[in-house]
Amino acid sequence: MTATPIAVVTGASSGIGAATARTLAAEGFRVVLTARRTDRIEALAAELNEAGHQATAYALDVTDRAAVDEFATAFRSLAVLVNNAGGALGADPVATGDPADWRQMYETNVIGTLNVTQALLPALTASGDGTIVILSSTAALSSYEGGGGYVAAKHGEHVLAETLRLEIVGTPVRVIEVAPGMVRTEEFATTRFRGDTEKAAKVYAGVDAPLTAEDVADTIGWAVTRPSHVNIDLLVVRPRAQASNTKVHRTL
Ligand code: 8X3
Repeated sequence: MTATPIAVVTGASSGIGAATARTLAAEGFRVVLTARRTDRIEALAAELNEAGHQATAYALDVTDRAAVDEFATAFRSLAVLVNNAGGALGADPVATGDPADWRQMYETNVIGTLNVTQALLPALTASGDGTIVILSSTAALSSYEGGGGYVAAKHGEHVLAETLRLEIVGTPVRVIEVAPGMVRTEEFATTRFRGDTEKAAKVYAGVDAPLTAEDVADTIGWAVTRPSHVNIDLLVVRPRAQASNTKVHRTL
C-alpha cells in the first residue's frame, strides 16, 4: 500500500490557506496545517478529520528559522508544499511608507517562503515527485500606487520562484507560482489597513464578484494535480471585473 501523499500549507488559519487545505484534503492529501494561530488550525484540522479526511495542525511562525527547521524534521518525504503565509501592511506611497512595514512584509512573504522551502526541499526531492506552490500576487508582476513594500516583497517571491525553478531543474520537484489579483477574504485588506474595516471595504466597493479564497484554492488544486511532468510555471487569476492591478470596473 502506498502512503497517503502529504501536503503542507502555511498560513492555513484563514483565507486562501484554509481554503487550500480543504481543497487538498478533498483531493486525497494528508494535509498539515501551519500558522501562528493554533486554535484556528486545530479547529480546521478537527473539522477535516471529522469529515473523513486526514489533517494535522502544527503551530509555526515561518519567520522563525529554528522552528521551521524543527518542523521539517518530521518529514522524510513530502508531496506538496504550499507557501501561502504572507500579507500586506499599509498602502502608503514610497515617499512616506514606514520602513518597519517594508521590513516585516519582506520577512513574512519572502524570508518566510525561503525558510520553509529550504527546510522542506530535501523531503520534497526524496518523494520523487514534489510540488512547491508559491502564492505570490498580481502585485508580484507589476506595480501600483500605494503598493509600496507589498509590491516589492511580492516581486521578491516571484524572483524566488523563477530562480528556484532554474536551479532545481532536473530534480523531481516542480515550482508553481499562483498570482491572484483581487481576492476578497476576511482578513487581507483589514490587516493591510490595520483593522480599519471602512478602508478595507473600499478595496472591494462596487466590484461585481471579487475572487473568493475558494476560487484561488480551486486553481491551486488544479495546478498541483496535473500530471507530474506538467509544470504550471505561473498562473495569474483575477476576477472578471479586474483587467489590471489598477483597472477595476466598479458600479458605484
Ligand atoms: C493582493 C492583490 O491588488 O491587493 O495580492 O496587491 S493587491
